[in-house]
Amino acid sequence: MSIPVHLSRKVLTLVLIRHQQQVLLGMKKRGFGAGRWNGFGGKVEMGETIEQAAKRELEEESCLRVDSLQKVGLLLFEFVGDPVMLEVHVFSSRHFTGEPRETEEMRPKWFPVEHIPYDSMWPDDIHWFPLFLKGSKFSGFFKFEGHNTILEHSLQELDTLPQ
Ligand code: 6U4
Repeated sequence: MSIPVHLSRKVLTLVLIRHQQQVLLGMKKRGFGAGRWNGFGGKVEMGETIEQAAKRELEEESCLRVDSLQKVGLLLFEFVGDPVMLEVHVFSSRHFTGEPRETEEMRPKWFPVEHIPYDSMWPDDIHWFPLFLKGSKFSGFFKFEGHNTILEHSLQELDTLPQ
């Protein structure tokens, strides 16, 4: 399987906060991925780094602040018929300040690591989340038809992430 290089890319962030044996997810209330539990994130804006965007989106969507984030994964998503691929930079932190609060975009909830709600998440998550939970770094490519069907995918556990 080959990753299409002719497609343009939209750069997005995704932040997963861990606390003891729990992960904070948010129910997306509107927009892309509405109705699914997911990490917090969104588009990188002009003039900010990807990590700055990740922190900003985390705070906008969950009201949590972090000093620093660990880069854990890089995911590429192709949607058949769409000339734009999504390039999602996945970050994590175990340290944060504030309390998760519901926002216009997300309803946050802590999930024990053994009860991640895969049935109500993006279908790719069940593939890479176990790598995240065990503390590995990873990169993956998923080719979707619509938003529910994965036609093909590849996933690698990595020592270091590509820039
Ligand atoms: P706005 O600007 O709020 O209208 P919206 O269309 O709601 O944007 P946004 O910015 O919330 O989208 O970004 C989508 C979020 O979903 C990002 O955090 C990346 C994440 N995401 C996209 N595809 C995903 C997938 N297949 N699996 C996954 N997360 C995904 O786990």
